[in-house]
Amino acid sequence: MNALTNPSSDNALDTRHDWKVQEIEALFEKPFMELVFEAAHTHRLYHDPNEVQLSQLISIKTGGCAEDCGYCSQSSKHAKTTGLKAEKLMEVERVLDAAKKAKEGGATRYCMGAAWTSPKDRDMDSLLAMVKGVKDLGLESCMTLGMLNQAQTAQLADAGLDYYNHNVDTSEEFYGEIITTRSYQERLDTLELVRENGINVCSGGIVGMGEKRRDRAGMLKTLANLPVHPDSVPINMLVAVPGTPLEHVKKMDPFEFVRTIAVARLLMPKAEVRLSAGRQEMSEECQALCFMAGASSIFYGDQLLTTPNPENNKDLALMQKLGMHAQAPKEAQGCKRQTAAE
Ligand code: SAM
Ligand code: DTB
Ligand code: SF4
Repeated sequence: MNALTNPSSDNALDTRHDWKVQEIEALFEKPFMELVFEAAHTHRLYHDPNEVQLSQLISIKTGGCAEDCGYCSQSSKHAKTTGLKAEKLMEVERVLDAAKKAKEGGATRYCMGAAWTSPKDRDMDSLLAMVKGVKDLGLESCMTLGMLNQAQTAQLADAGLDYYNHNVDTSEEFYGEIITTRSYQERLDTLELVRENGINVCSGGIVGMGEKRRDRAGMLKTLANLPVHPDSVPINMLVAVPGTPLEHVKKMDPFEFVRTIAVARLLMPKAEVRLSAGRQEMSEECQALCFMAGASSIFYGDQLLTTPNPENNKDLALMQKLGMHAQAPKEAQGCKRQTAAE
């Protein structure tokens, strides 16, 4: 029986927060066509399948990070081998100039990323000015700054931050192979603070780091079993940055990537599932399959944080070939609104 032949299954999938990893593995194990078909069906219940939400990234504070995430070009632990130089926090005006260009290019959400364990209180005034400035431009605002404390989260919420990105990255079991300087629980604690302060949660992870399918299922289990499904779920394919410990990890089968998108869609039907890092090396056909399997969003613009992303023209041409269009700008919605996912 599948989602179409079982009339109760849509609702059953919709509201669940009690997934067991074996159940999720069973979804991964379905015949590819059946899995993609079911995910495409679920996708159509809540999303326009021809629409793509465009989020643009900027690195507002690059490099010199004290954490040791094995995939990351910005950890100071890998600086000798990556050659990446640490920079200071960008000036507010430069960030807003770039945001204006992103809007002119067609992005509707602007995601500001900082290579920090957590923000310092002395940086908060600049960060809050960035949030307000981005919202004044009519863009949705998103930040990813590492771990937050209650006071910082409340300040960001009061400034009107729409989304906070904080990824669980992988399964709890595999996590220690990739990151040793902060715990899985600390990540979940930050997500809880963000949710409690009324900021929309953006949380996903990375695949292609040498993890097993069970870990991909475990990562999605963590996300789907949060008290509220994340509003946005970025699924990153590892960008194997030279000089990082994961530089030589074996590339993942693109069909397994599509399966991961499909399962994310089935578990979190209303979320924005974002086809995130890794598109530069992904074929157009693979990206099209991801859209079929329920991806509803991309990172747009020729740069991610420190690595390249497809140029706007290339993405617009792909969307045109597929008969897809960009999501219209929403009224920049303040925080504390009803979340999209529940
Ligand atoms: N420092 C903050 C943190 O880690 O929470 C924010 C920025 S961090 C770069 C945001 C996310 O980008 C990471 O959690 C990870 O999921 C993703 N990411 C970083 N480097 C990546 C890479 N080489 N390939 C794919 N995803 C990556
Ligand atoms: C997310 O999940 N992926 C983005 C964003 N959130 C911050 C970052 C991708 C980074 C890819 C590697 C780089 O450019 O440094
Ligand atoms: Fe630092 Fe974030 Fe990179 Fe980890 S992923 S090293 S926390 S910038």
